[in-house]
Amino acid sequence: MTVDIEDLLGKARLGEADPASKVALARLISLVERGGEPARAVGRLAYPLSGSAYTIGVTGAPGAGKSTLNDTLITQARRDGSVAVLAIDPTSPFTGGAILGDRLRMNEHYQDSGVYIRSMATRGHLGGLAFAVPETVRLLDAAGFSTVVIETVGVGQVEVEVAGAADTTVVVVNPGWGDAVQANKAGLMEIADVFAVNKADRPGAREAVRDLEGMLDLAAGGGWRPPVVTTVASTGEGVAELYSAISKHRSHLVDSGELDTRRSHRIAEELSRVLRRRLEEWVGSRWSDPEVEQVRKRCERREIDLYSAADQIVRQVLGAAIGD
Ligand SMILES: Nc1nc2c(ncn2[C@@H]2O[C@H](COP(=O)(O)OP(=O)(O)O)[C@@H](O)[C@H]2O)c(=O)[nH]1
Ligand SMILES: [Mg+2]
Repeated sequence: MTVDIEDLLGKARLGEADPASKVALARLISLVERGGEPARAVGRLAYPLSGSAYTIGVTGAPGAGKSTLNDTLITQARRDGSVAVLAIDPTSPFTGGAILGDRLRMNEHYQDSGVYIRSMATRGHLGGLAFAVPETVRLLDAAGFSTVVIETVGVGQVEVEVAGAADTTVVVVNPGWGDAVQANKAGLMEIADVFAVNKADRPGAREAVRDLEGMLDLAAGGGWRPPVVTTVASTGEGVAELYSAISKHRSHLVDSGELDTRRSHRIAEELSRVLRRRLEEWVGSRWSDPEVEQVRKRCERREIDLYSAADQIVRQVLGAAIGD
């Protein structure tokens, strides 16, 4: 079975002009999710076409209201162009209760050809998530979406990393003693550019804001101080303010030149990850080659130590053959 990836990407890039573009996009994302050579082929083609989308990470504890918030955030971001949402949330994907509770708006987005919503299963993905998410985000970027929102649960190193790799990262917390402290522990304070205290219709919102501001006072250096916005995602209250805080952060990044720096760092990090993965695969596939085995055997017989053996493999074998 051969899939014409170039053809699919061409269709996906038709965007709002062609409703079938979403079908092509969905197929490409499935290829990326499955990994391997087809995923790399998608990545090769999408890369030069990417670089114009603005990415927003939305993270926080399960049930914090991220999906509900994103539903309204879409409407806000829609004024600045087309919007794609990638929900990586095993506990409550975008198709969960939040959306079903508001069928009307969901329908509104569903019929809007400028909005694309996709949830990505994390189960069985393990290390693949760190590869599949940025690759999918680039694909959505290449497909022409102006804004790409990435929703992840703020637990687990990879999820936090993925959300933190966006241009603007929104950390969602809820009222209640300790939530801000938990966010701190999970490493969310460092990645936050904007805080949303969601479920502000519940008691303790003011205290949560105060806790966060207190922590920000302690952390305060120069530069950008993350604003704290209160929201009630279920009614949409405060979401316009949240989007305006995101837009302000974006302007700050652009004006200070930090956007380019951040993006360069991100690409360098990803290149390093891709390279390490490539080397790992290479080692795996060549482990039984006669030259490698020879060094291995010598090492097992203690004729050569581990470090010299590794150096020798790198120099003689890897050095000569990594290109193929
Ligand atoms: N009272 C209240 N409930 C909310 C609010 N935002 C979301 N919820 C509810 O919280 C639950 C979890 O929301 P969801 O968006 O799925 O959370 P996620 O796991 O962070 O994506 C749902 O039942 C929402 O209806 C809010 O501002 N106030
Ligand atoms: Mg969710």
